[in-house]
Amino acid sequence: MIRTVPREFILGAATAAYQVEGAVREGGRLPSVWDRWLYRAASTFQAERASDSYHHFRQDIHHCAQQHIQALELSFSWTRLLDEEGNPNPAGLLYYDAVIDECVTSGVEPWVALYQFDLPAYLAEQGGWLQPLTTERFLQYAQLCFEHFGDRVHHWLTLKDPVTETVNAYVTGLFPPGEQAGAGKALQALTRKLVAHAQAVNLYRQMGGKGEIGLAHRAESVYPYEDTEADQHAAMLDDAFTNRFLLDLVLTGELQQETRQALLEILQGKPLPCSLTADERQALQRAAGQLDFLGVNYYASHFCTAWHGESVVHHNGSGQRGTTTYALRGISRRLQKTDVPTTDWDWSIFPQGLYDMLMRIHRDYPDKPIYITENGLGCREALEEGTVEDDDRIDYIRQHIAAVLDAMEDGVDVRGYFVWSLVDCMSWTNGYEKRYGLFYVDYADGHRYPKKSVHWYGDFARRRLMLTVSGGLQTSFATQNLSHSHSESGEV
Ligand code: BGP
Repeated sequence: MIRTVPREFILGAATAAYQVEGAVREGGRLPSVWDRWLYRAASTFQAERASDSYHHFRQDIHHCAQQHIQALELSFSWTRLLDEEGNPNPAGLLYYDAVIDECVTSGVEPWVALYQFDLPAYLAEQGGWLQPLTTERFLQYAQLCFEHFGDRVHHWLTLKDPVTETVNAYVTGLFPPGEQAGAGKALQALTRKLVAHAQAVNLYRQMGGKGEIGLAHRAESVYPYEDTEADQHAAMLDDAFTNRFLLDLVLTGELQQETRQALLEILQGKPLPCSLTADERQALQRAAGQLDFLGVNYYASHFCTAWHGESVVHHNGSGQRGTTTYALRGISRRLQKTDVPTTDWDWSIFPQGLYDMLMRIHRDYPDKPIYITENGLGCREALEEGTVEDDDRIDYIRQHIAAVLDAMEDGVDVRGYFVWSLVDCMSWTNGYEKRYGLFYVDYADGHRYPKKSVHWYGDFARRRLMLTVSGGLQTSFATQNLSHSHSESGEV
């Protein structure tokens, strides 16, 4: 079946500062919490060079323009732009001026996220997002960015993936500060981040910002593993913790009663650690009204069963299939479904979950335009004769875009899609073996090689049509195992 996307639907690609830039000591950049974290003994990789985009950005932007990729979603590195006292760093401003100007002159729309996990180390040392100082500094930083780049940047994301960041920081311990303190501390930190988000949205409006501003949430569907009451309840708890808490606050400005109940159950009767002042409550509500769009990052969905034992998290960071354990006491245990394909990193490949998530946001929340701000497939890959035949990635992208088009036909206002990622880059907990790029990066010299997927995606962006394996999402999913399949359809 041939599917078409409207002309005005944006087709872009995404990156994030710390994952691609490298040059961590250049241009007056101060360390972020991730520099400290990756330099501890246990870490097997660093971001010293990463994809070396700091020196290759012109080429990357030129590649976007060449391949009809209309928009580049990137994040700014906070510690390149402001010093510890809150003074702007001229070298950092010059660097991002060059990046943004290159986008503008190449006809590639820059989408800028203010924050994607790289908290300044000096703020992390003072308690990070749990302390009001971080919010104060974040607003100062947001103001600088809106003032300085606002004439050329018309799409802003305040935060990307705050739930992923917070749960990994305080529940699984996989992100700095590496704590396994539990849901309470995570909710506390997440509340502070969402207040900072809301204040930044309101600030942008107050400053007369004429562009669009939103937040990107990694919105992954959560299903009962089996159709039992216990599994349904576990999925409901998991969903309240990983989706509804954020969606309620960002899209309505307050927690719904059902969400509150579920969180109280997770906290086993302890009060919700999310106290807000009257001003903060008002800021959240005002921001919900003023938000221009919701960004949805989607990779995988989860199948849950009840779990009352101790929390056990075994992270598969090496691509050894089947080695993941993810069980959080009083919330859920996530299990693999044997009929759902997975990547080597145990991430389910389930485009239906994206469709379901989009429909659910549409059904449960006030309508806002949605952009798919990240979606992509992480694989081990080798360069052969100057390219990578990444048919699995093409299938993955194709099936997920088909899911988006299905949701649009069913009434959801989706306005764009960004592939994660433009170039291979550092993966926060997996290092460099897990590659996502449309371009292969040789990490030894920073050289970029176009993969087959970038030609496919570029052609799709130009012609605005693609062939899907079948018309219906469910059928196409059920009839093939994506992680082993190859595209037979020819390249449309
Ligand atoms: C998202 C992050 C991205 C990216 C992606 C893939 O949540 O926003 O920064 O890393 O996940 O995840 P990973 O690198 O863990 O495979």
